[in-house]
Amino acid sequence: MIDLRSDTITLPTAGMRQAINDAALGDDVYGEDPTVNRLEELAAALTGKEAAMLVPSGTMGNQVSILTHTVPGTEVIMEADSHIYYYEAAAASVFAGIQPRPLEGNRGSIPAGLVEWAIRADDIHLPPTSLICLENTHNRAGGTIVPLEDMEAIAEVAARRDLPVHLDGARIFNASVASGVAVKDYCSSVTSVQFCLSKGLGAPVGSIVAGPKAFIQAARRWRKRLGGGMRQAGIIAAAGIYALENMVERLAEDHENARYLADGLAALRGIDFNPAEVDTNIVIVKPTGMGVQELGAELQKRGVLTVVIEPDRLRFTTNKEADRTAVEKALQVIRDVLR
Ligand code: TLP
Repeated sequence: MIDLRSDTITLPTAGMRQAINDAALGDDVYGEDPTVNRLEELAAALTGKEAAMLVPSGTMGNQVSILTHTVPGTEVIMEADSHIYYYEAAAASVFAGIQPRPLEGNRGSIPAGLVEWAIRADDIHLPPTSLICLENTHNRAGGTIVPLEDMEAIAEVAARRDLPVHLDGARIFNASVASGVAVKDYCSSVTSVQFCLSKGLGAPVGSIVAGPKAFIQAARRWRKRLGGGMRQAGIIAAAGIYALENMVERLAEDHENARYLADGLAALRGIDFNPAEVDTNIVIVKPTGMGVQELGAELQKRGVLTVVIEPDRLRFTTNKEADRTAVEKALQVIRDVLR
């Protein structure tokens, strides 16, 4: 099987397994796991934030952040196709009791003017706006990079209106490697950030939330409430440190493979997409000659796994488990099916 469903399917390398094996451990609920503490310091430095906290997943990272920034009955601005809006099972409504305010972006980027327009006036009929959420890279837009200038324009609006900004940076390292903009620079325009260790970086579990010291302190209570306080979590953190120290530059290979796949797909009839829109490791296409479910099922039958992006698109995500030869084979299978 050539698995192009996601970059979440990546497995720890031998070096990463060794790091897990060698990790010094303690009880992190007491703040006594030296490896977790080292990861959190490293993550704070990389994001340029005062403090950071390890959480089990990207979803928990986003939710803990929303819970910390907001109170029930307020409104949170987010992109209409964002992971927080689309793929977190309405968690922000269930747990934080917020009302999402979805705004349509352009390749995942919400125009700053639209954000400003959506911020609520002080009126007893209206839910007060409490937070702005961004996503970079943007998953459902096709792994697109939200330009730093767009984030800075929103930061300017947020500062003027006294609102915090949270970045779902699940794949912010992909954005950084592809654009050459430092992760720290992307993060300087937001109050808090969540990034994933368990996607292209290859760690088995874990995400980081980073932000101001007081924010992370409050977020630790929310993590505990949600059951995310882990004990000898250095087992996980060791893989995270290894990922940040050894696996970041490798993301460029995923991007090259996605570019190769995109150019190959663009030459095919029966598929509608613009390969110039592929920025990182995600390629989303719309089949025209065939139903998307049917195409996904046929590719699976021939050994290529993809994800159907409802309602009508197919997603390929390059990852370190599928090398260039595997991607070449996948492209050949797609050609055969669409012929
Ligand atoms: N995305 C997964 C699925 O949930 C769709 C994937 O395969 O891409 N933010 C973004 C932008 C994400 O893409 C994801 C995972 C998350 C947050 C959540 O991370 P986890 O899966 O660790 O909860």
